[in-house]
Amino acid sequence: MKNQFVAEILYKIADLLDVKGEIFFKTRAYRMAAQTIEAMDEDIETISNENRLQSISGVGEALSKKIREIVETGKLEYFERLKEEIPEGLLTLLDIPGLGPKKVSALYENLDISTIKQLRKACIEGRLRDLDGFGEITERNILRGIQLREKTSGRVLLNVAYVDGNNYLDYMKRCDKIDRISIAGSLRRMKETIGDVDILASSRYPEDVMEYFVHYDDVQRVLLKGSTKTSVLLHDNLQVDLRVVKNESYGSALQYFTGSKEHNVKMRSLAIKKGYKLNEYGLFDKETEKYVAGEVEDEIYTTLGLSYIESELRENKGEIDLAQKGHLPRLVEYDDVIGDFHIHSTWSDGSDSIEDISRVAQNMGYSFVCIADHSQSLKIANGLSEERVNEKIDEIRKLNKKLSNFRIFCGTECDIKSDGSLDYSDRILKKFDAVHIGIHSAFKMDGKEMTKRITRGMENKYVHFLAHPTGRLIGRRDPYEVDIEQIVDTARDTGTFLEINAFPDRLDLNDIHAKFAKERGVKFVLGTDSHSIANLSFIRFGVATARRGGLEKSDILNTYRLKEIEKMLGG
Ligand code: DGT
Ligand code: CA
Ligand code: CA
Repeated sequence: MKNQFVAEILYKIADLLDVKGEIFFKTRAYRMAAQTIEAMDEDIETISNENRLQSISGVGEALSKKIREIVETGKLEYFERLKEEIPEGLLTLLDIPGLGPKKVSALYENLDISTIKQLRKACIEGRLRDLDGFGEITERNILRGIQLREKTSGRVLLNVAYVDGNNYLDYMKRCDKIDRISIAGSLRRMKETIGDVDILASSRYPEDVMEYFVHYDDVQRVLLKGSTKTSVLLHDNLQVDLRVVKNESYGSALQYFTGSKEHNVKMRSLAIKKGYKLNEYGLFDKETEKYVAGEVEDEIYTTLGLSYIESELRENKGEIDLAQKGHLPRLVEYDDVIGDFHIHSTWSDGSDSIEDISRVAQNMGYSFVCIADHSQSLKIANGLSEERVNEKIDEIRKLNKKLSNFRIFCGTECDIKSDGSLDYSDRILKKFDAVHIGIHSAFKMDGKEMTKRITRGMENKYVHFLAHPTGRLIGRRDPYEVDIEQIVDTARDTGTFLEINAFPDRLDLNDIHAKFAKERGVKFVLGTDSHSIANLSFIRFGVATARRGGLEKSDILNTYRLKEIEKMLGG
C-alpha cells in the first residue's frame, strides 16, 4: 500500500508539470516510474531501506532521492512547492473525465478558471467554445464529466474497498482481544461503489481493540478515536470505521451496521408492528423492554417471522416482503462458478498467454476458461485477422490435448460495427466455440439506432453472448443511449446470454438491469474481461452483482457442469 502512496505522488507531480507546460519526456518519466512502482509486488520501503531504488526501471538518481524522501517522511518538499505554484483547484479539474493537462492549462491561462464551480459556470454560459481546441461538444462533455464525478464523488470502486477492507480484516483477526468480527456496511452488501469501509467487532476489551486498530501500518491518519467507534484514513484516502460492541449485541449491531439505511427503516417499523423494538443493541419487547434477541444476526430476521436475508439484497427493494412470504430467491453462491467466459490473452491486448491463464484458472478450481480476444478491425487492441484466428484455434487445440478435466474454449469478443453488422463473417464466426459481441466504437449514437445496432448483432445465429450490454464505465462514461427493455426481449427471443461483466469499472449489466432481465426470462453469463491473470479474481464482483439482482444458480451459464455448458454452446 505504501507503493500506491508513492505512485500517487509521482502521478500528481506529472500532472502538475503537465499543467505547467513542462516538456513531455520529463512528465513521462514520472508517470512511468509511478506505474512501475504501483505494479511491483515488493514493498518500496524495503527497496529504499536496502538502497536499491535505482534498480527500479526508470528510476535514476534524482528520482530515487525523491522516493526516499517520501518513504521516510511521508511527503516531498518538491511536490509541496509545486502545489504552491499551481492553484490547488487545477488538480481537481484534472480528475474530470475528458479534461487533460493541456486543456486545464488553457482554461486557467485564458479564462482564469481554477475550480470546478467556475468551470461549470463557464460551460453553461458557453464561454469555452471560442478557445482553441474547444467547441460546443467539448463544453457538453465537460458538463457531463462534472455530473459523473459528482455522482461518485468521494466513493471508490468496489474492488478497491474490497481489497483494503479484507486486508484490514485479516490484520484485525490477529488481535486476541476480539471475539467476533465482520465487514459491515455497503462493502458487505457488495455495492458497486463504497463510501467508507465499516468493520464490526465484539470484545470485552474495546480500548485495547481500538489501540490495535489504529496501529495498522496502512493508516495515514486517525480521524476519531473512542471506545465504541474509531475512524481512520488509509494511505489511499479511504476511510475505515470500526465499531466494537458487547457479544450479546453483535448480531443486532451487524444487522444495523450492514444497512442499508432504507432496509433498516423498514425492519424497524416491521418490528414495531410485531410488538418489538429493534436497534443496534438488540431486539426488545416493546412493552417490557426485555431483551429478546441480538447475539446472532439470523435471529433478528427469524424472530420477526422472516427468512434470513442475504446482505447483498438489503436495499429495501422488496426483499422484506419476499422474506415474509418465504419467497426469497436462492442466490447463486460465490463458489458456484466453475469458469470464466471473458478473458483476453496475448493474442490480442491481454498480458498473459493462454497457457499461463489456464494454469492459474485450474489452480483456482475452475473447469474451463473462454479466451475471448478482440476481432480484426479493433487495431488498437491488436484484434485477430482470420489467419491469426486459425493459429489461435490450433494453439488451443494442442493445449486442450494436454489438459485433463479442463477445457479451453476458443472465444472472441467480436465488434458490432455501426450498422449492426459483425466484424467477422459467419464463415469465421462458426469456427469459435463461443462468440461474444460488443460495442467498442461509435458510442455516441441516437438511442433508436444503437438499440437496432445491438439487436441486429444478437440476431446472428452464431452469437452466444452480448458483452457489457450498456457500455457504462462507473464514474467515467454513461451507458449508451439504448432501450434496455428491447435488448432484454431480443436476448430472450434469440437465446443470447446477457453478460454480467465483472470488471469493477463496468459491472454491466448492473444489479437493477439483471433483476429486470431475469424477470423477463433471460439467461446470463459471467466474465471478468481480464486483461491479466491478476484480474481473474474480479469474478466475485460479477457474482455479487448477480446476487444483488436476485439471480439463482440456474440463471447463470458458468455454474452448469462442463458437459452441459458444452451442449448449451453447441446448440
Ligand atoms: P457507504 O459507506 O456510503 O457506501 O454506505 P453504507 O451503507 O456503508 O453507509 P454508512 O457507512 O454511512 O453506514 C453504515 C451502516 O450503518 C448503514 O448501511 C446503515 C447504518 N446506518 C448509518 N446511519 C444510519 C441511520 O441514520 N439510520 C439507520 N437506520 N441506519 C444507519
Ligand atoms: Ca460505509
Ligand atoms: Ca461508515
